[in-house]
Amino acid sequence: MPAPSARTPADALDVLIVGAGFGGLYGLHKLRSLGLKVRVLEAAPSVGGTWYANRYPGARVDIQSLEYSYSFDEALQQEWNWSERYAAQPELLRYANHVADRFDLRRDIELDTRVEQMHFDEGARCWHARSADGRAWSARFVIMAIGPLSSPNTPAFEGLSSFEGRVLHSAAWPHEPVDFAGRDVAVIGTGSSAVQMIPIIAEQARSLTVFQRTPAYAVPAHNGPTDRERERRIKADYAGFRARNRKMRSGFGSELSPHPLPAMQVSDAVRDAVLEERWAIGGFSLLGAFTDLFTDMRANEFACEFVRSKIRSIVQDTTVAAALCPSHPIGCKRLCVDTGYYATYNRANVSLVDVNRAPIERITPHGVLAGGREHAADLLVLATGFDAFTGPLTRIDLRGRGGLHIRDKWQPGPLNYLGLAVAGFPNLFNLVGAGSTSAFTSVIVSIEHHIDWIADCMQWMQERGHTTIEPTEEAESHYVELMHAIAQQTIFLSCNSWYLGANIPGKPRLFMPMAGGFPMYAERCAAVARDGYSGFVLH
Ligand code: NA7
Repeated sequence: MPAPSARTPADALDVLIVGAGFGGLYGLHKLRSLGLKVRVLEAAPSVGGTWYANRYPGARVDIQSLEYSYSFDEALQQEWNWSERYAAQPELLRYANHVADRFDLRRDIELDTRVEQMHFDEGARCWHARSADGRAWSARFVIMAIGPLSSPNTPAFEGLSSFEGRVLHSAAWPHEPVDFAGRDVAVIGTGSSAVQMIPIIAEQARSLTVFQRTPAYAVPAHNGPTDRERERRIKADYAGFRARNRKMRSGFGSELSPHPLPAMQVSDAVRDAVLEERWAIGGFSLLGAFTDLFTDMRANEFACEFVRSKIRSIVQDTTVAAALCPSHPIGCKRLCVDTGYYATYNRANVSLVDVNRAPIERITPHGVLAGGREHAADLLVLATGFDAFTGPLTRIDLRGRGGLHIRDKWQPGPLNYLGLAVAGFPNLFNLVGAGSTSAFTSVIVSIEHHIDWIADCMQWMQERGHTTIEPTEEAESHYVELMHAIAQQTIFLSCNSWYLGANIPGKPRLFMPMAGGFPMYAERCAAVARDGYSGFVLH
């Protein structure tokens, strides 16, 4: 462990981790196993992070569970048996709890502890944290493991407080079951959360009105019980399977290779056959069908039109089908993985309001007024997403050297180096945030990568007697330029997405994740470490 400065408080922790989701849990396990004094602070009353907060009906992971799971412990990955191809939220939460128990993590986790303040003390070269209830901690290193999608976005709809029914947000769902029977439900939003909940709510509610700003591309999950033969095959060489996945741009999906030729170089018949095959497999496999879908708009348009034709074949009312057909490039916003989403619009109790044609004017006591018409509702669901990447950090009073607030530092956009560190914020690491490739990977692959990299860095510092590490502003701006240059070669800048902050009014429109693919990103991080942490200043 790096040497403490003479003025570091004697009771300071080695590492303070904020968040007990999958990132915080693995971080605690890994760093504690190196002999470090680690403490995790978690705002919720439970471990599990995203899978504790997002418990709306139908909430489930959109990457197959055999690939959306920890790889760090062979016994864990052998003994845990997922019940479904795509685990639902309760099972994911059980898994997080199992990991916390199995590795005896709870004794170093403080639940119900929301960190409100985190200040760097330049004299003592350590961080001081304070919780909402006034408790305090000091630590030489901080890992922010609070997730890129943990700050819910509640748009400022006029009249929202006048609504006499119940208002729910997908990311802050109540713990007791919500009874939709006999209710008139309005759902605002058609992202992944809405796409998962809409078919289930529609089956129970008297009426369901969906307010859509941007239509979603949704590909069937074909969810079902775990294929035990596939599970046996994977578990026979789980380490090899994980290693092959880490060679994929997305960190998962190695069982399927893209077609050997780009979409632009094959006949219409071949293209359709390949896309049809991927539709039958389901999920993100569609986006891996050809190598040029993310880089060539014409190739991408073939896949768009393929999904639009599916929408038109599923949805009986041609006007509704047309309204459900997206016009932006597929994959530019996160693809939704669904179960019966489009078919739900064939139900007599479901209606769709396109807010581009009929803008939401205000929420009334008894519904939603849009385009001059009041749509009755006694339950309003805001499936309106998150202030992604920056929101979770900027809502904390997080100050680095010279009292610099992260909000001010990031006013022009989330400057960072490797997605892991920020100039002016020594010894603070950020997990799966802006600059990381995590949003395009199975996030646990990114979490394990980041934590392993941070652990190696701390050991390296210890061996050389360093107390602080911090990127230079130059390294940071080169890295951000690289991120933008890579994004410019893709389709990602051609729509409004949370990757760009475009869902939050007033947020700078900047592409925040690293789109270069996991292998390229991991190699870059490894090269920085091999070069003695080039781009960082060490003291
Ligand atoms: P998303 O994907 O950000 O979806 C939020 C939805 O809410 C999306 O359709 C938005 O439309 C819509 N929205 C947001 N603000 C408004 C306003 N003011 N008026 C109307 N509609 C609005 O969040 P999710 O929770 O569904 O999914 C987040 C991630 O979780 C997902 O990508 C997976 O990784 C898991 P927009 O598209 O911005 O026009």
